[in-house]
Amino acid sequence: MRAPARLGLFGLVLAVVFALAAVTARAVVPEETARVWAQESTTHGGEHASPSDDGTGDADDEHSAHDGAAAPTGLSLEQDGYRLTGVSAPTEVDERGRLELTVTGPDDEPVTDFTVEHEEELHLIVVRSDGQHFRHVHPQRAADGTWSLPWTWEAAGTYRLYADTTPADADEGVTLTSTVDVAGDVTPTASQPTRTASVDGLDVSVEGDLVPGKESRLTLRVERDGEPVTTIEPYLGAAGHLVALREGDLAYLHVHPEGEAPTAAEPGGPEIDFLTTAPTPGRYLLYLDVKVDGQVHTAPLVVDAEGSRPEGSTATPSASHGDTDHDH
Ligand SMILES: [Cu+2]
Repeated sequence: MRAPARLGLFGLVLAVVFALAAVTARAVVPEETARVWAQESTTHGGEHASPSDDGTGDADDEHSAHDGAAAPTGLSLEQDGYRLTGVSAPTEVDERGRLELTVTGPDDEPVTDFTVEHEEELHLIVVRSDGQHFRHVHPQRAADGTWSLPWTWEAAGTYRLYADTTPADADEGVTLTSTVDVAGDVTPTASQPTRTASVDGLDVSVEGDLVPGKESRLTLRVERDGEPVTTIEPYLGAAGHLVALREGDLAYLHVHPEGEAPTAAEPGGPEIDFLTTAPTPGRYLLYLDVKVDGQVHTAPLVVDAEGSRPEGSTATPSASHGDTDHDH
């Protein structure tokens, strides 16, 4: 075949491929479905809607948003027009510095007015991408909207930051995320299902299952020396604070404490209930913050959502999945 003819044939083949692609795209994603998807992505609780819904299930979506079944967040540095900007931190292990960030609003100006949720304007979660080195801290906000706190990394790796906050003008809370790289050698740790964890002399266990797409209750139980701990103090306005991340993309789940918050006069324990929805089957990294004897302790646990776990392998205690830290 002479060159011009070959080129001509090549062009023809390309044209056919593009035409096929256009036809296929239309056939695979009917406009109606695309419209429903677009709507889902803008409504919380969208994971309950299916492409067969008519897309007008507003009442259902409203309900979902309130029963804790909201779609996972913490996957983007932007949500509802709010953005995480100006993230800076030390870049080396053991280097003393500050962790800084700013939340900017839809007008691109730093937000300086926030609603207090769980006793704080902004909850900052920092965790390495393998689920290790979890920290839950509360930075200080300067008048110009810059949040910061003293910071030192204990280990190298890529970290995810989550700013869980409610700008005063926002309809609801946002969870904005960013990555930060810390130079050095990394030895990642593979997670294992972990339903018990020992931290600072406390033994924490989790009962209950995560059910994909369905709200479920997790009961965390705190013991010490084989005795139930009944002196759990209020922390962030509740008996405990639970962070749940989906392994793989580290999506941030919304978790709601259930039941009365303890008071100084009436401490809680040994059990704390939480409601959450695992959006998909898979593995979830849980971190319970609980306050006992004036100290906040963090217990890391790992629970698989039904669908990825063989029967009978639920209670396999293993080494806890990592060092945790508390800078409260
Ligand atoms: Cu917090």
